[in-house]
This record gives sequence, C-alpha cells and structure tokens, in this order.
Amino acid sequence: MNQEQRHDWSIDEIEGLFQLPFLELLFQAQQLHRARFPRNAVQRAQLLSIKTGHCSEDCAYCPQSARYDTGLPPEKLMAVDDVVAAARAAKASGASRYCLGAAWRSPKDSDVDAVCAMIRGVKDLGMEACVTLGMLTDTQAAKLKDAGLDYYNHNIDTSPEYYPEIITTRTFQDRLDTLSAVRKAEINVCCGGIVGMGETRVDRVRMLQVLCQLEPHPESVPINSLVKVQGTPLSLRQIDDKDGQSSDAVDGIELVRTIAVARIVLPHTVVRLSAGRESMSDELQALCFVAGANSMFWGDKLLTTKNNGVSRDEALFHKLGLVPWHPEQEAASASTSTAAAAAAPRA
Ligand code: SAM
Ligand code: DTB
Ligand code: SF4
Repeated sequence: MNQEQRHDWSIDEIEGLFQLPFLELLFQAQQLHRARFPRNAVQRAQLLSIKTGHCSEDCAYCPQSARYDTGLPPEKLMAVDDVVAAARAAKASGASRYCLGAAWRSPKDSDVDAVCAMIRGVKDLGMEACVTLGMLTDTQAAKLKDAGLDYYNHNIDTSPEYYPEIITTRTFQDRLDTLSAVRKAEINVCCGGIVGMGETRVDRVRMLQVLCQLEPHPESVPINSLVKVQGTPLSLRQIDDKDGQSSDAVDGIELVRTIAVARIVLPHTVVRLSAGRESMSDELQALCFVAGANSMFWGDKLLTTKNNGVSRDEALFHKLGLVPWHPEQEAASASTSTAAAAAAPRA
C-alpha cells in the first residue's frame, strides 16, 4: 500500500469526519491541502460536448438521455478541426485543461480513432487532455493512452447502494470495470460523483469510501452538485433528503463538508468543484476552496448546461486572490529536472 494513501477508511471514520464541528473540519482539510498543493491556486478546466444527446442510457440526472424529453437537440460527433479550434479558444481565455465529453454508453472503435485525433490536437496546444466517453474496453483505453490522453473521466456518481435508484442500464460494477481498464492503460483516473440527488449522508460517505478503496486513489475527483434539468426524472422527482431536508439543491454547508472530507481522505487528489456552480454564491464557492477544492470548470458552458462564464469567474479569482494553477507545467518542469538530474555526472 502506498504509505500516504489509505484505502481502508471505515464508514464510521468517514462519518466521524462529516460530524466534526464545521470550523475544525475546514481547518484539518485546509492544513492537508497546504501541505501538498500550491496555496491559493485553482486549476481551470474547460468542457466541450463533442457528441450531444440521444444517449441510450437512463441516468436520472442527465439531460442527454434519449429517454427523457429535455428539449436538447442531438448533435453528431464534431469534426476534429472544430474541436481543436475550440480548445485553442479555451486556452486563450485561460483554461489549461480541456475535457471532451460524449453522450455514449460506450464508444465504437471508429469513434475512438476520431477522439484520438482530437486528443493529439489538444496535446499539441500544450493543454492537459481529459475525455469521458462511457464504458471502455482495454484495447480502446490503450489507444487513448497512445494518443497522449492524460485523464479519463468516469464517475461512480453515488454510493453503490443508491446507484440503482439513479441508473438501471449499467451497473456499479460496470463502472469499476471501466476504471480498471483506464488504470491498466496507465491513464490517470478522474472519478467522482454528484451530490443533491436525494441521497443520504451515508450515501455520500459510501461514495467517498469507494473512491478511497481504488488503488491508487483517483488523481482527480469531480464533485458535482446536481443541475436539475427539466424533463429529467430528478427534476420531476421531489428530492427528499432522507436526513430530513427537502430542497432543490443539497444544503451548501453539506456540500462544503463533502469536499472537505474528500480532501482529507484523498489527500493527493485534485478535487474539482464541478457542475452546479451557476447557482452557488461567491461565498459558498469560497468555502469550497477553503475546504480543499483546487480545480473548477471554466467558460460559459459545461456540456449542455450553463456555467458561470469567464468574466464572473475572473472577478471571483480577483476577489479571493486566487491564481490559475497549471499542474501540466509543473509536471513538464519536473520531468525536465529529473532528466537533467539523470544526465548530470554523479559526484
Ligand atoms: N456518457 C458518459 C458517461 O456517462 O460516462 C460521459 C458523459 S456524462 C455527462 C459525465 C458525468 O457528468 C456523469 O457521470 C455525471 O456525474 C455528470 N452529470 C451529468 N449530468 C449532470 C447533472 N445534471 N448535474 C450534475 N452532474 C451531471
Ligand atoms: C463531471 O464529473 N462533470 C462534468 C464532467 N465530469 C464531464 C460534466 C457535468 C455535466 C453537467 C450537465 C451538463 O452540462 O450536461
Ligand atoms: Fe448517457 Fe452519460 Fe448522460 Fe448517462 S450520463 S445518459 S451515459 S450521456
């Protein structure tokens, strides 16, 4: 076992963290954060939906499922040149990581070839590349790695126990199998979930416990707050938080607690404050950064729903004294200095 990564967090231990006094929890999370990551620095990742809608799956939160009438016009797989042009524009507006998302249960092999060309184009711009395409085979994962893919995003979404209430067309184990294929191909794992789907705190605890059980821990964990899109089952369902709350979104303090606990149990992982920021106040987002979130989605669109937009987020960075974080540049300079050290004559 990696000495600094614990894979044996018990439910009671994680629940104990959630129950800490709020200020104590934030202090512990911020201390760990500072020990391992640059302070006051937040990575800016931008999303692009390269194939939109008409998805066969029944994920109850998703505007892109063909089973729900969300009014979203489906779009075929984008041309490689258009994707690279969009990545270039994202870089110019301040994003350093580019994430391509496709509304597939799983890609066809010909789709993977097209996505590989997109990944090469994004990498040539000097950006980190991430894709999320659904379930993958080992061979497909290996091809993506060859194209230079840095991260594959595939979320567990919630606890194994609550999962069947949200998705019935693929199992929790299917998700874990794809994550294994990604690991086998030596691609970094980006895996997280959604809060605010009517799950209990125990479900949030279990979701984090499963993430900790992955060996090694995911390099990146997105924490999404449900974006309620009209026509999806979760927009129609009265979301009753089984802890006694009934609300449109998860309670802000509970979201911050979830991020802080993720920071503590996954101390080396980049925690991304993902979907749902559009409805969050500056103050709530600031607390999420105090809790240890160090990445966010940049630009005015997520995949199909609205994001905050560059000017609002530039203003937030300014107000909070945040600076853009570029882990891809740190990785490049670390490998240059390792190469230089290896080349240097030994004393
Ligand atoms: N089709 C692929 C898949 O599901 O693996 C990739 C794209 S899918 C849109 C990526 C992730 O976005 C989902 O696993 C879910 O966690 C998140 N997501 C989708 N719709 C959301 C919503 N309305 N609110 C919050 N997160 C959402
Ligand atoms: C993730 O965990 N969140 C992003 C990314 N991975 C692909 C997607 C959020 C999608 C929100 C709904 C939409 O815009 O369609
Ligand atoms: Fe399809 Fe992915 Fe949306 Fe599920 S989350 S319906 S698999 S696009």
